[in-house]
Amino acid sequence: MYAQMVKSEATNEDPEMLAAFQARIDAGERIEPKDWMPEGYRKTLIRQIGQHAHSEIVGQLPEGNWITRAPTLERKAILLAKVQDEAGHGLYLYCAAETLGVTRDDLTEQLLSGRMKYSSIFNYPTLTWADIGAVGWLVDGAAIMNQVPLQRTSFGPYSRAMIRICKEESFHQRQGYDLIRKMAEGTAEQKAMAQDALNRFWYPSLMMFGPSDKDSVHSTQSMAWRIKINTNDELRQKFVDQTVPQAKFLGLTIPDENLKWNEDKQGWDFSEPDWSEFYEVLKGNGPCNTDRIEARQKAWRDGAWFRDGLMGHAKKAEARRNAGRIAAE
Ligand code: FAQ
Repeated sequence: MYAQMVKSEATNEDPEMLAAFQARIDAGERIEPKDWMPEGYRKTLIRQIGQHAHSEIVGQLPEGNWITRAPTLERKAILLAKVQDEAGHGLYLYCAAETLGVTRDDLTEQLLSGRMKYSSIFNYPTLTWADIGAVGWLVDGAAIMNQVPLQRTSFGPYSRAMIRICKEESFHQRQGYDLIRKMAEGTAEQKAMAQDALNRFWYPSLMMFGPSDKDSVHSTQSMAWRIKINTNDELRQKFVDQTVPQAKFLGLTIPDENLKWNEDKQGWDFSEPDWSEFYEVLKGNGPCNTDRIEARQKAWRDGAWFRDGLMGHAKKAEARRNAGRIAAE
């Protein structure tokens, strides 16, 4: 449906301009906000960057859930810093999307009304402290795998936002691995918690890369435009290949009986996630979808007085500036 829309819009655009645009992409040039771009390119970017920004913001919720219960002051400080970083990532991304002609309020409204997606992973609960380790190790690990190539994405503001985000995500992944390692090397009970977290987060982490290539709606066009650099399956495979040795080092077991080293492809064979579960989560039927959206709606309502105050202040300051200008003339 969306692909059809992009195609029909593209056919109304000047073929020469389309060809010149594609040539710039193929030459590895960055596209900047004031450059001409096909409408489909602009819309695809708004969809992907917006979904990504929302993921960073909603992604604060499962981790924020544990700030007051972090076991030590040091762990609390680390978690607080990480959750604040996620807010910052959301802001860089909303700013990048704004350069495409959409406002942050529009994007927020689309999230709150359920018209825009955020990553499926954040609809799963964080039930124990070990889950905070699993989120850092696996969820940030998957996020980095996806985002490192996006530093070379064709749209300048998105690519520059990704460079900064990736630096911080690396720290997030390391702290998650450190946390889960402490638990895996701890008491039998702590190790069991780490294993349980891995069991619950493994397949949802694999789902973060999106549907398998044969079912991916946007990959072909997005890769031609270099909005995406790799296919969903390529990145999923790299993530599994990176994570299996880490789990072995930790003495934890990936919950997949079909996990097997494949000499020919020099990578691990693994089981696909349950795609029917993925699509249910996307439809809003995951374990925490309702909670997550309600939490964001409440935050938006609770922040109304603050937004009004800021706008009131900005309007007064502008009126003062204008009055000063008139007096000077
Ligand atoms: N969840 O045709 P494709 C993070 C949708 S950031 C929900 O393959 P595409 C940081 C997709 O939108 C994590 N929806 O789509 C952090 C499309 O639906 P639509 C977020 C998904 O765009 C860590 C439909 O399925 N990262 O974790 C998902 O080419 C810890 C068909 O799929 C990004 O957003 C999913 N997992 O590829 C924060 C990275 N997968 O729009 C806090 C940038 C697919 O037609 C704590 N995004 N869908 O209605 C991307 O690279 C791409 O958008 C993909 C999907 C790879 C996610």
